[in-house]
Amino acid sequence: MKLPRLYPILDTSVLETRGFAVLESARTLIAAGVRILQYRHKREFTQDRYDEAARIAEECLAAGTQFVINDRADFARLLDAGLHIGQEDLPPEAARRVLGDERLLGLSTHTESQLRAGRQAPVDYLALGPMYATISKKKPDPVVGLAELTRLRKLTDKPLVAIGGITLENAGEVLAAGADSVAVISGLLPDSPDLRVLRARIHQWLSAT
Ligand code: 3NM
Repeated sequence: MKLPRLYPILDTSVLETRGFAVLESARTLIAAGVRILQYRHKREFTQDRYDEAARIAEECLAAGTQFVINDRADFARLLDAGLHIGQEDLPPEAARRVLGDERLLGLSTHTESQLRAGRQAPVDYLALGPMYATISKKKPDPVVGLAELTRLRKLTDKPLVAIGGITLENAGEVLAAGADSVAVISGLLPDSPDLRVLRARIHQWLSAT
């Protein structure tokens, strides 16, 4: 699969803190035309959260949008979704065994050595970040920055997703620096929790990327 240039992430905490309902936001993004959508839930994965993810998975399937679950290989497999793992989740080989060969698997990296190791991993894409300072991650790694992105980009043929502090204003320079795709959490959201404004903003994102 060729990665879409915009890779939106629905982070349940960020959405809810900013007054957005998760399922409605997912529907808005899917209807606006995003081609990939990640569900990121860092707290306890309750039955309600599983049901919520399952609803979003169904809507993604109907729209032809690639659905991705963060961290949890078991839920990704159950929902027939892709999976995104970090450095502290299951090792990529184990995640691949749970997921099977056909499903999309991505791995977060934050340093040159992690990116180098990721080249050999059985993953479909590598993420690199944070590009800029971010408030959406609890303990972010040091900022990587654009110059490093351009340098590290040359180390791998795998698609590279840039993440961390990406906004409508800086997304263009991140793509120009060599990212295949930009992953975004807070930059997707307008200041007021209004789904119509969110939809308009996603259209802006799609045309900016
Ligand atoms: N991973 P925002 S930065 C989930 O560096 C995540 O790998 C990062 O959120 C990494 O778009 C990050 O709001 C947070 O900055 C991205």
